Amino acid sequence: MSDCKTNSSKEQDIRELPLTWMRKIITALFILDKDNDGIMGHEDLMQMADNIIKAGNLSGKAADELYEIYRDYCDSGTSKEIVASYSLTNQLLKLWKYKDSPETIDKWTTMYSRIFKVLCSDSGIVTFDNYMIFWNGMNLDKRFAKMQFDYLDTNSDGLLSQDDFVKGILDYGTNTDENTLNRFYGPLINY
Ligand SMILES: [Ca+2]
Ligand SMILES: [Ca+2]
Repeated sequence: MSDCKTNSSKEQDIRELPLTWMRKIITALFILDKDNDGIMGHEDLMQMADNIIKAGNLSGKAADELYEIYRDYCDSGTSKEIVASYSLTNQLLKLWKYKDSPETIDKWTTMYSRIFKVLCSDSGIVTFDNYMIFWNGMNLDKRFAKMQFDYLDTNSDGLLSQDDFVKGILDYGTNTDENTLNRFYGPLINY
């Protein structure tokens, strides 16, 4: 009665992942993969810190904080594991596996709260101009910046609160709704 099943599906097949969620994540990974080796790695994220600093002409404490934010993200736990992936598929599957874990949510919340504070110079409010520091730092298409800003601005007062910004990235990373309009990292790549 022995039924020898092959053990081929140890890792989940990416074709089983929700398409829009996968497109969102591939879009983000593509934007963040600055050296084009197919993976969002430690060096890429440090480059991102650098790009935001340049986009915002930041210096001193704000610049140091940005390097530290991205360094902290790479340094420990689930996010360290995600950054240390060996292929895009591997990175995608890790993000799928960890996206709802309290540790990941906590990491993303902390990371983007800190980025928000840099963008608003601790004023508590991000204007569209402040927001463009992030958008330009990511080198995203300027034509889509206002659309995403308005999407994040839940009370439509033309300003973003920390909550708006952080909820935006958490929704982007975890929401599997096929019709989501969240474009945190710009227009979705076709996949
Ligand atoms: Ca890379
Ligand atoms: Ca608002």
